[in-house]
Amino acid sequence: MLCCGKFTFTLDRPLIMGIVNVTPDSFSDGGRLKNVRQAVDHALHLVEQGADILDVGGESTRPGAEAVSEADELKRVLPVVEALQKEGLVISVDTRKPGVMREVIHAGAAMINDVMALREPGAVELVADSDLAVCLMHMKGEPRTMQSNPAYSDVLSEVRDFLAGRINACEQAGIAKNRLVIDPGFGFGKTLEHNLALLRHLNRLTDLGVPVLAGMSRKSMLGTLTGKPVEQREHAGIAAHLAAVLRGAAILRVHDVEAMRDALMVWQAIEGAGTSEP
Ligand code: YH5
Repeated sequence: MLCCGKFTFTLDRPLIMGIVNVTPDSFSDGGRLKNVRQAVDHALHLVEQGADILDVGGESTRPGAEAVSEADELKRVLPVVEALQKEGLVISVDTRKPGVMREVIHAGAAMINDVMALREPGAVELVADSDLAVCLMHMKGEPRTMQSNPAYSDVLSEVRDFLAGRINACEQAGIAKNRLVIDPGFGFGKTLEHNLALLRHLNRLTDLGVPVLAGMSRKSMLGTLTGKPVEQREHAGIAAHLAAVLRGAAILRVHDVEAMRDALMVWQAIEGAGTSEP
């Protein structure tokens, strides 16, 4: 069971978290209002396609991306959260800034998705004082430099120990375990081999007793494996996320919601959840 504000999920089937980016469109900048409207329209489309949760993000954490000020991130994200919240949707906000967390908690978000796993000063306390869920992600280093030669002696143990420590810190601060989600952070300070080892052994994280989120959608590991550019990685992403489900993933963070939903329908029919053998 996962408690996210006024919502709860039983987790008897994998959930789809649809990615909603609110970043200025680099071609024709039609202004902030247009970016907000596009993001809301896109989010509503993802819900029609079967998204259970919408992950709204206003800062790019792609390797090498520019930093965004708190004020700019709020101007992008807050109006989108407010609009979607009015529709009764489950909103997650992808942010590492406590100042952004405070405002979106107030605006009706259901989950904080933090690539820093609440390590910024004040972040744990803010979430503890709310009833939101939080996704704790592993990242080695920081976004600007994390992909320059990441090294581990044992990537599985290091990621597992880090996440166990963050679960502990959250519980100590008063965040109940049924509000926590963990994530190995595919692509965040990891080589292809690290990513594959984490995916292959994802069930070593599920035994920490909190739902595991997997997010590989369009990432460069899929590009390396297929030789395809970012806009042609949909099929590869479905394969990777289905492999994660087979190893116990509870939530899938994806751009391509419709394709993921079809794959899960087929998988669930085979698995026969809730039915006895004929
Ligand atoms: C994640 O894994 N990722 S933002 C590079 C790409 C494509 C996509 C083209 N936020 C995660 O999606 N939150 C991001 O290459 C996340 N888990 C969680 N919990 C990066 C992203 C992306 C990066």
